Amino acid sequence: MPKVRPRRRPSRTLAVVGLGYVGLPLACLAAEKGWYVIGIGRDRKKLSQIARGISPIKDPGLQRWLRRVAIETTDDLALVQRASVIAICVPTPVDEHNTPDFSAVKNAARGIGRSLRRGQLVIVESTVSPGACQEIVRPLLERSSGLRAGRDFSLAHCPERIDPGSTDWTVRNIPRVVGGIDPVSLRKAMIFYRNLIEAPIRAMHSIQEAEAVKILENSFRDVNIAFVNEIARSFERMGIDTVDVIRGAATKPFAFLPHYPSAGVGGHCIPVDPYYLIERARKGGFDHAFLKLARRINNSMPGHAIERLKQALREQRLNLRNVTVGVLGLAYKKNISDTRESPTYSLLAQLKGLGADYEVFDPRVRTESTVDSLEHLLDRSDALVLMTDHDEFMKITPQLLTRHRVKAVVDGKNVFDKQRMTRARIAYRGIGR
Ligand code: SAJ
Repeated sequence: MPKVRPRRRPSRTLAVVGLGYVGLPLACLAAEKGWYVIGIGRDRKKLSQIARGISPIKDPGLQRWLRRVAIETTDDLALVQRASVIAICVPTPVDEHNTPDFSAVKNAARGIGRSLRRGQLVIVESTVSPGACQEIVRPLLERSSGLRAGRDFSLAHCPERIDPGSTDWTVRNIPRVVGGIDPVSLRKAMIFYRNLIEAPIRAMHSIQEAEAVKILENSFRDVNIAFVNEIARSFERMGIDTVDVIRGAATKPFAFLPHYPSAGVGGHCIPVDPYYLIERARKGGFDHAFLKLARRINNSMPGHAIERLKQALREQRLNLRNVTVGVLGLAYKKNISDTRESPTYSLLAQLKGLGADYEVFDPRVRTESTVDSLEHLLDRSDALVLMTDHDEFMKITPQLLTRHRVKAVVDGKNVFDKQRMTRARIAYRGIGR
């Protein structure tokens, strides 16, 4: 199929700053819809791959898309001057103290400002705390351009909602919300997204509200996961299967949304976004005790998985100092290769601190695996901790484990058959069951 090569027309030129999980899908969709797209990034190797139609992100959908559309790539932020719309899609992580790190957004805003022209629309897609566009991005754009937001250029926020690995929900069909610093910015951004996205676009009353939507929806998910993780630790002591109970509760057709306990919460969104709200609210004198408690609970789950491992080993008259632990999965969720904020890192650090020998294998993250196959990991392991429920691991059966003399299993995603494991005399512990 011939590549879609839109003609370069300033009125339909989009500059995407940041070509990762958020920026690259947006760039592809815009190119498909006839925009001339300038993709701006820092990693020249990745820029060259994209220019050649190769996706640096292991995502089959993205790879197919890039074969069909043409995107001009560059590491020169000055090229934003050619665009009518500029989308900031850079990472907004937290540092080792869980403090929001705006450095990528600040650098992008300064760099864009130096080449900003009158009449352009700047859209922030990166997840930021309520107030950040007005308090951080706008001043940097104005200072480095000498222009005034609202009068000379427009500024809006449309928080990204990418669900990595999902083929059902993509940048094309996920509904979005948009906020602007003024009615003109809002209107221009609404027109832009209505031209791209095949789903409802909701206009928020302010840019702060648009920022708050994303933080709220992901904090909602984090506290709900923390809730079932606390329930799981309580029900373990009562011999109640938490997963069965949640499935029972989910038969209620209204007012219940199931979440499931696990050995940890990872990803670039859920374990990160609440800290953006916690920090911004703290500056305003408000303490998000509940959000902080939920973060503490979820961050404690890798350690809880180790407690479950110790219990399983004791059942086999073993202990952490005389076994090799096989850890399955480095990616933060199944069937993707993304390891950002993966709870496996915390588990491995704690195992190391306890003097335990371990091997780790993830078929999608081979560069960080210590063995080259599941077979090799099983050969070397006396006990297993499953951290990521990749499809590749679903072939693990009690018979396979017995063959490899694996005596204990911690099922960090509650995906194995507990009864079958127990019947095979394998010490089994789930999370909450
Ligand atoms: N997790 C649990 N229990 C659950 C659900 C998730 O322990 O019931 C864990 C996962 O194992 C993972 C982490 O939480 O380690 C995050 O899981 P996730 O399914 O939320 O995956 P993400 O981080 O890719 O979340 C994305 C988010 N999208 C954006 O922020 C734009 C999130 O808002 C979506 O709700 C989520 O996809 C989704 O629904 O799939």
